[in-house]
Amino acid sequence: MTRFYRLIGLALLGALISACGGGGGGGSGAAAVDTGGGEVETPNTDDPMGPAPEADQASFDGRRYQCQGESCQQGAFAGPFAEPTIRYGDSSTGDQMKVVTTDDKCLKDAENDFRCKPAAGSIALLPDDRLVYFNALEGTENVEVSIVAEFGFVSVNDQTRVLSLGPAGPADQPSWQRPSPLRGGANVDGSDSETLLPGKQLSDAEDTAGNDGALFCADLVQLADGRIMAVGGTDYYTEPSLGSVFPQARDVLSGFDAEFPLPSNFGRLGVPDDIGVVELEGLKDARIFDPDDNSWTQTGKMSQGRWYPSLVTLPDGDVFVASGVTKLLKPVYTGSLLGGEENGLANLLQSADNVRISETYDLQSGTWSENGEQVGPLHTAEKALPLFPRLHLLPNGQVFYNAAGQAFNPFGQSYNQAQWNFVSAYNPATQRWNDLGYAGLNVQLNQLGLERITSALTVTNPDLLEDLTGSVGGLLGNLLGNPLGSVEQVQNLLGDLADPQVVNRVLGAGFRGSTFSIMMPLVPDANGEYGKAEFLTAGGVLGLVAASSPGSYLAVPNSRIDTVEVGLPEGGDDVVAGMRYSSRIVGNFSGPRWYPSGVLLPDGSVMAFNGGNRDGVVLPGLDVPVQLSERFDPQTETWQPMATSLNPRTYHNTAILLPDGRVLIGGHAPINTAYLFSLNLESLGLSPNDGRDPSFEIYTPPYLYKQRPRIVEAPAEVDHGETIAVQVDDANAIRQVLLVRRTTITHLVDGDQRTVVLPFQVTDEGQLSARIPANAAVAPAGHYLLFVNRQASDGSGMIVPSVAAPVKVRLAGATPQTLVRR
Ligand SMILES: [Cu+2]
Repeated sequence: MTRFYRLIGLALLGALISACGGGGGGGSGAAAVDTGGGEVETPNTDDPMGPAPEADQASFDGRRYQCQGESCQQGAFAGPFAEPTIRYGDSSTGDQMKVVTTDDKCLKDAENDFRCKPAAGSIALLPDDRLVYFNALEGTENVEVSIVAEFGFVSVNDQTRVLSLGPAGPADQPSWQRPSPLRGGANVDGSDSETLLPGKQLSDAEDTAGNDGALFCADLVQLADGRIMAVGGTDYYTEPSLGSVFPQARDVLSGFDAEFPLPSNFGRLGVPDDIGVVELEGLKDARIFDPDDNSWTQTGKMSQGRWYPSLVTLPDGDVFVASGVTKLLKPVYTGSLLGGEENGLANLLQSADNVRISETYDLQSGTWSENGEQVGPLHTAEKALPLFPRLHLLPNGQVFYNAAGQAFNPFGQSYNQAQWNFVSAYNPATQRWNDLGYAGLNVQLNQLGLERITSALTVTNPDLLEDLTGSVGGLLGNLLGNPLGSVEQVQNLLGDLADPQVVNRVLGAGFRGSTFSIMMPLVPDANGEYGKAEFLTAGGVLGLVAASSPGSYLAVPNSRIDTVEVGLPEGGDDVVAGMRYSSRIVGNFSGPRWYPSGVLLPDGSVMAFNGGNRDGVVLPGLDVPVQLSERFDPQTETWQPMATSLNPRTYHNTAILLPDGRVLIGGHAPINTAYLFSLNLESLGLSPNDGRDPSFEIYTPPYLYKQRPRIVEAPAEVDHGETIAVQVDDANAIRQVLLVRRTTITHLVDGDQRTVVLPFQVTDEGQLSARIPANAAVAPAGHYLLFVNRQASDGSGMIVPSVAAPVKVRLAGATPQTLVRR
C-alpha cells in the first residue's frame, strides 16, 4: 500500500518539480481587519479558557455598509479574518497552555507536530447571535505520506469555538471563546469500536487516544430551547495496522523523525509512525452545546453508530435521525456474529450499506428509540439512503428525502444505491416510508403501483414479499387494468422528453450528489394554510442512476425545483399518502459546481458560495476552486453572477445567514491532495489541500446598501397560532414578514432550514399584525430571526430586508415572556 503511494507521490513530485513554484496559505494581518463595517480586532486574553460567555455580547444593530462601483450591484466580500492565537500544551509546556499570537494557520510544537487553528467545517447561529463552530478532519497537516495509511492515528478529535462578531455598532469586532470540553467530550475513555475481527485484532482501535470521539462527520441541530445537539461523529483507528501485528515495526518507524521538505509550498514528506488502512467508524454519541455557559454535555446514545447522518426536528420538538454509515471503508459487520452475539445476523445483514434504521430522540427524556421494530434479523421502516441525505420536514409533519446526499465520501457505496433516485417521505405517525416519484421526472409512482418500490427492494424488510408482489402486481395491474393511468404516466414522461429542456431534465434527473437542497420560502394560501413545499437543487455531481456513489466526478450546472403538495384528498390518482410530487427545470449555474454552500436570503433569493469544479473527494486537491458567488432570482428562476470571494474554499466550506442579512463564509478543510500528504498544488490553480483555512469572510448583499425597513418592537417569544404585533418604522411599505430559522449547517446540510412567510395586516395604529403558523410542522419550536422586507424606495425594485429581531417559537405548553424594546 504505502509503496504504491510513495511511487505515486514521487511521480507527482517529479511532475511538479518540473512544473512550478509557490502557493500561499490564508492568515490575516494582525492589524485592523475590515469585515465590511470597519473595525479593530479584539486581542485575546491569556486566560486559557477565554472570557466568560456574557463577556462577548453579540449584536448586529448599527452596522454600517458602504459600496462603490460593482459592489453596489454584486455585493462585496470583506476579510478574511481569523482567530489571532494558537493555544496548545506539549512536552515543553507541561500542564500549562502555551498561547502564541500569530497570523499563521499552524505552528510546530515541541514534538514537531503541527498545531493548527480550527476551520468552520460545521457552524450554528446561537440564540444570542454568537456562533459555535467545529473543525473537520483535524490533524491532516500531520500526515507524513498518506492520509489513508496514517489518519487512524494522526487524527485528533475536532476542536470547537464560539465566535462573536461583537456588540452593536458600526463595525464587527470578532472575538473567540473556547467551549469546555474543547472537543465536545464524547468517548474520552475510548470507544468500543466495531472491528472486523472480535477482540480488535489486527487494529489499533484500543491503542489510539484523543481520536475516538470526533465531532467531525456529526450532524447538528438546534433544539427547541436553543441549545445545539451534535449527533454521530468519528471514531478513528487503523485496521489492519502494521504496528498491531508487528509492534516493533511501530517502534522502528516512530524512531525515524526524518522530514524531506519539498520545493517551497509543495509541502513535505516524512516517515509515518505506523502504516495500515484507516477506518472511520460512526459514533452512537450525541452531545449538546449550551450557549449559556459554553459547555458541551453528553446526552443519550443511539443504537446505531452513524458517520455522516442527517437530522430533522419533528413538529413536537423531538429529533429524527437517518442514515450515516457505521464503518466507512470496510462496512462489513462480522464482529458481533463471529463474537456469537445475539444480534450478529441482524448486524451482518446491514453490511455493504449505509445505516437503514432511523431513530427518534425524545426531547423530554434525552433518549433515542428506533423507528419501526426489529423482527428477528429483519426490521420494519428501513430505508436505503446516501450519506448526509438531504432531508426536510414537510408541512404535513412528514420527513421528505429529496433524492440527494453526499456522493463520494470517500466510499459510502451501497448495493441498494439505485434506490437513492426516488424521492420519498417518512411518516412518523405510521413509521413507514412512501416513495413519491423518480427525482426530476413527473411520473407518479402510485399510478404504476410503485409507491413502495424501495421497500420492495430492501432485503431486511419483513413485508418484502407483500411489497414486492404489490409493486409487481401494481405495475402489471396498472399497465393492463388502468392503461389510461399508465398512458398518462408515459405521457408525463414523454412530456418530460418532449420538453425543450429534455437534455437538462433527463441529465439532471435522479440522485444528485454533493450539493445543497434549499427549501424555498413556505408561503401561506388564502386560508393561511401551508399546502406546498419547494426545494432548489443546483450543481453537484450526477448519480448516473446506479453510480450515485462515487457519482459522475465532473460537476454539473443543472438546477431544478422539486415541489411536494401536501394535505391532498386521498385516492387522487396522482396522490400518495396525501402528497403529490412534481419537478421543473430552472436556470443553470454559470458553470459546473461541486459542493457549493447555498443560503436562502430574506429577499427570497438563494446565494451559492464556493466549492470546486469537480469532485474534491474523489480526487482531492485536483479540483479547481469556484469563488464566483451566484444569486438565484426567484422571479426569473435564473442564476446571476455576483461578487467573487477572497479565499478558495472547496471541501467542508460553510456559509451562514447573519441577523443583519449578511452571510458569514468560512471553512475549507480538505482531504490531503490525492490521498497523500500535505501537497499544495494551488500554484497550478488547483484547490489548496495542504491543510485547512481557519479564516472567515463576510458577504454583504447589495440590498444592504439601500434604505432599510426597521423593526422597532417585536415579541421575544411566541406560540403557535398566535397573532403578534410587530412595530416597524413604515408599516405600509412592508411587503413580507418572515420567520427564518437560525441555521445549523454541516456538509451543505441543514434539515431544519426554513423561511416561513407570515400572513399579516397593517393595523389602524400603523403596526403589523402577523400570524404565527398554528401548524408546528411549518415552524417547529426553536429560535428564529424575524425579518420584514420592503421594495427599495429608489425604484430599483430590489427587495430590502430589515435587521432581524430574535424570536423564540415556544414548544407547545411552554411559559410566556415580556415584550423586548428595540
Ligand atoms: Cu466531511
